Amino acid sequence: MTNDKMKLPSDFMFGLATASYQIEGSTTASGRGPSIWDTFTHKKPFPIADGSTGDNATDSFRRWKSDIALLKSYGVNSYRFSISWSRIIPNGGRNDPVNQEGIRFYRDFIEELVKAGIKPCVTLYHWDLPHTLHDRYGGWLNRETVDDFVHYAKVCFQAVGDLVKHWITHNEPWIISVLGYGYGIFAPGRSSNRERSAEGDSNAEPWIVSHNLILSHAYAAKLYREEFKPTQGGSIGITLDCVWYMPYDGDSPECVQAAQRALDTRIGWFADPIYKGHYPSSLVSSLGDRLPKFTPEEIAVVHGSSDFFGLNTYTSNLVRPGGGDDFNGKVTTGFVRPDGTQLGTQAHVSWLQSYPPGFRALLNYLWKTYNKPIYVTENGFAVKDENKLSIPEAINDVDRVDYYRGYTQALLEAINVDGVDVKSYFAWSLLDNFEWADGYGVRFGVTYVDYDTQERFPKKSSRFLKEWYEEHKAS
Ligand code: GBH
Repeated sequence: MTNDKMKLPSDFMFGLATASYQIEGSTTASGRGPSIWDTFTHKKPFPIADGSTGDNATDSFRRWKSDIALLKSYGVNSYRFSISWSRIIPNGGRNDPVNQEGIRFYRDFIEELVKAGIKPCVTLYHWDLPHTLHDRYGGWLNRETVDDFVHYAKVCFQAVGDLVKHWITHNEPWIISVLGYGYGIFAPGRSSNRERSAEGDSNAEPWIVSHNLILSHAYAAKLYREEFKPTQGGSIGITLDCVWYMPYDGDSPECVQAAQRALDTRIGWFADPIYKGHYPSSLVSSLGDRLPKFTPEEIAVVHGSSDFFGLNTYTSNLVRPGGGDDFNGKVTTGFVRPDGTQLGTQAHVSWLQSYPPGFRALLNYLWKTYNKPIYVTENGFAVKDENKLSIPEAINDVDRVDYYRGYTQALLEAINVDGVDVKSYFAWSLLDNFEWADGYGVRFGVTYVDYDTQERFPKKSSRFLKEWYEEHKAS
C-alpha cells in the first residue's frame, strides 16, 4: 500500500504527552503537598545526575495558558498529561482534606483545553505519590494505599469527569516498582531489596508494590464503571511500558524463549492479570512465594479491568538467555546484532536506539496477545548531545525527525496493512522537561526549553508531526 493511501481512523487521537512532576514546578503553590519526588530529589548526595529537582521544571503550573496555545499551534486534537495527587489531596489519604485550589487549577486547565478543541487524556498517577503516604505506611508497599488511590481517583472523576473521556490509572508500573523499589534510582529510592531478593525473600518489595498497583488500578476502574461511566461515558485503562524483545540470533530456541521470558516479565507481569486473569506462568514458577497471590474476589476485579491497552514504547532489544535479574526474566539485552551492526540510531540515553520495525512488531504482538484496542500514550527520542548545542542548532533536530518518520510510518502500516486496532498516538514530549534521574540534560521535547528564561522554541520535529497528522488524518 502506498504511503498516501494510508489513513488514520476517524476517531484517532493524535497529540503530545507530559507528566505533572516533569513540567509543573510551583511545588509549594496553592496548597500542594510534597510528593516522593520532591523529597527524593532534595536528598543529599543528590540522586539526580545534574543535582536538579522539579522545583521549577518548565514552570507549566504558571505558564499553562501559553502551553495550551503551543499545543494548538501544533495542530493536535488531544493532549495527555497527569494530575498531581499532592495538589488534589496534599496528604494523600482517603480521610485527608481535599484541596479546592488544586481542583480549580486542573478544572480551569481542562476547560481551556476543551475550548481549544483538544481532548484531554488524563493520567492519575505518573509516579508522584504524596509523601505523607510513604511516611504513614510505606506508600505502595501497603495495601492501605490502594484505598487511598481509589478515593483520589473518585475525587478526580467527580471534579473533571464531565470533560475527561479518557482516563489512565497508572503510568508504567514496572518502572515504579523496579526503579523505585528494586534499584532505587527513582523515588522513593529503595534498593535494599535488591540484595535480599536474590534468594527467595518473600518480602521482596517490587513484587508487592506491583501487586498493589494492579489492585489500585482495578478498584479505581471498577468504581469508575459503576459510579461514573453510566453518566460520563468515558473509558479507563492502564499504561504499560514495553520494549520489543527479539531473539538475538533470530531463531534459536534458547533466544526465542529468553525473548518471551523478557516480554512476560516486562509486560505480562501486569498485562496477564489484567487482560487474562492470572500472572504469567514463567513468573509464577521463577518467583514462587515472592509473587503475591490475588484472592478470588480480587482477581475477578482485576481481570478485564482495562478498557484498552495503554502503550508507552521507545525502543527494541536483542535478547540472549543468562545474566540480568528477576526483573527482566534473567536475560541479557542489547542493540548489537551477531554481525556487529547496531539496530538503529543511538539516542542521548544509553537505553534507546531507533528501530521502527520493532514498533510495528510490538503493536502486532500486543493486539494478538491481549486483543484490546491500543492507545499509544508515549513514543519519542532524545537527540544525542542536544543539551550541548546552541538553540538554533538544537531546534534542527534531524535525528528526532527521522525517528518520528520511521515510527509514524510503522504505526500506519500496523493499522492499515496489519489491521491492528490503534486508537491514539501521543509523542513524548510537548516540552523538554525534568527527565527524572537524568535531570535536565536529557531532552525529549519537540519544543526546546531555555531553562534560563523558560522560553519555548519549536523544534523541526514539531513541524514534522503536525504535517504528518495533517496528511494522514481521516478526511
Ligand atoms: C517514559 O518512561 C516516562 O513515562 C516518561 O516520564 C519519561 O520522561 C520518558 O519515558 C522518557 O524516558 O537506564 O536504568 O536508567 C519510559 C521508560 C524509564 C525507560 C526510565 C528508561 C531508565 C532506565 N523509561 N528508564 S536506566
